[in-house]
Amino acid sequence: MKLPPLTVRAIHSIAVEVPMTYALGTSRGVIGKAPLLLIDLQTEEGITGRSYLWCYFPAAMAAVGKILDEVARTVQGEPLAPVDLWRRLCERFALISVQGVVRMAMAGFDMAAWDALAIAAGWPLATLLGSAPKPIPAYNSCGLGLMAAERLADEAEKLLAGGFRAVKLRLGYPTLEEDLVALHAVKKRLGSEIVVMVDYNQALSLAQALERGRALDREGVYWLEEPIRHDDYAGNATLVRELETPIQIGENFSESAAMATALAAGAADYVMPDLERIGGVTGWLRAAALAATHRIEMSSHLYSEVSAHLLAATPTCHFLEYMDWADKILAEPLRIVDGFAVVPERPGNGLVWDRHAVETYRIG
Ligand code: SMN
Ligand code: MG
Repeated sequence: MKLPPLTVRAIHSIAVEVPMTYALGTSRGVIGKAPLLLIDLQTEEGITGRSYLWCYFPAAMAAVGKILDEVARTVQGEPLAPVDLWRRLCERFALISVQGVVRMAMAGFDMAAWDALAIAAGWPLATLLGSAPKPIPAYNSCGLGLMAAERLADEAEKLLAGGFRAVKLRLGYPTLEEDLVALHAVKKRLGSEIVVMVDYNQALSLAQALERGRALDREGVYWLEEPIRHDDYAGNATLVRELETPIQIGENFSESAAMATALAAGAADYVMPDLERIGGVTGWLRAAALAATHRIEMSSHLYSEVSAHLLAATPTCHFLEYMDWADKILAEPLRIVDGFAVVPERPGNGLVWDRHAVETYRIG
C-alpha cells in the first residue's frame, strides 16, 4: 500500500480556558481553569492533524502561539515527516534553545503531525506505532490538592466513578504530620484495595524528603513523585537507595537526553515523561526505547488522550495519568472503563474538537 505523502500547509491555534471540575491544587499553587492551546495542522492534501498543549497560565498560550507561527514558517511546504522536521526545528531554534515555550510549540506541532499521518493511513495512532489499541491501566489524577481532610476524603470517593482503582494525592503541607493527616483521610475513606500515589511537586529539601519518605514507607504509598528538585539526580538517587517507596520522576524531563542522564544516575524507580517536554510523539518514542532498555516502568503525564495511544506502544507501559481537563472541548472524550483507558479505534489520536464548546471557552 502506498500512503499518500502529506505536505505542511498551515498551523492554526486557538486559546481556550476550560473550567476544571476539580481544581489542581499543588504545593506550588492552585489552578482552577485549564489554559489549553488547541492546534490544527493543515496539510495540502486536506487532512488536518490535531493536538493541544496545557500552558499553565494564559500568557504562555500567547507566547506558544507566536512560536507556533515561526514553526509554521519553518516547515510550510515540507513533507510531513515528524522525525525529520523535529531535527529541522532543532536547528532553527538552536540559538534560542529547545526549551520552555519553544519546546512546547515544537511538541504541539509534532503531536499534530503524527495525528495527520495516522489519519492518512486510516489507523489509530497506536497502530501506526506498531500496537493494537488495548486497555491501558489508568489512575484518576484529577483533584486531591492540598485542602482540609474531610473535603479530601469526599473528593477521593467521587474520583472512583468510572471504576478507577487508583488516585493521586498532592502532598507538601508545612509539616509531615499534616501530610499524614491528608493521606490517612484519603486511605481510610477509599479502603486498602485502592492504590494511592503521592506527588510533592518538588516541595522538599533532600533532608525533608528522607524524613517524610521514611514515614511514608510505613503507609503503603504506591509511588513518591517529585519529592525534591526534579533535576537533582544525585539527590533523587539517594532517595531511590534509601527509601522503600518507589521514586517517580519524569514530567520535567527535557527531551529523552535528560531521561538518559537521570537513568544513568539511578535517579528514578519509575518514569513518567510529559509529551510537551519530552518532545511530542517523536520524543516519547525515544524515551520509551530508553525505558525498555533500562527495564523501567513508564507512565504518562497529562495528555491522557494521546498518551493512551503511546502507552499502548510502550514496552514497559505502567499507568496512564488520567485528567479530564479537555473533556469539555472534545466531541469524543477519552473513555474509561473499569479503570482502564480505552484507546479509540478511529483513525489518528482521536482528538476532535466540539466546535460549539471551543467558541464558549475561547479567549482572545
Ligand atoms: C502536575 C503538574 C503540573 C501540571 C499538572 C499536573 C502534577 C501531576 O505534578 O503530576 O499531575
Ligand atoms: Mg507530578
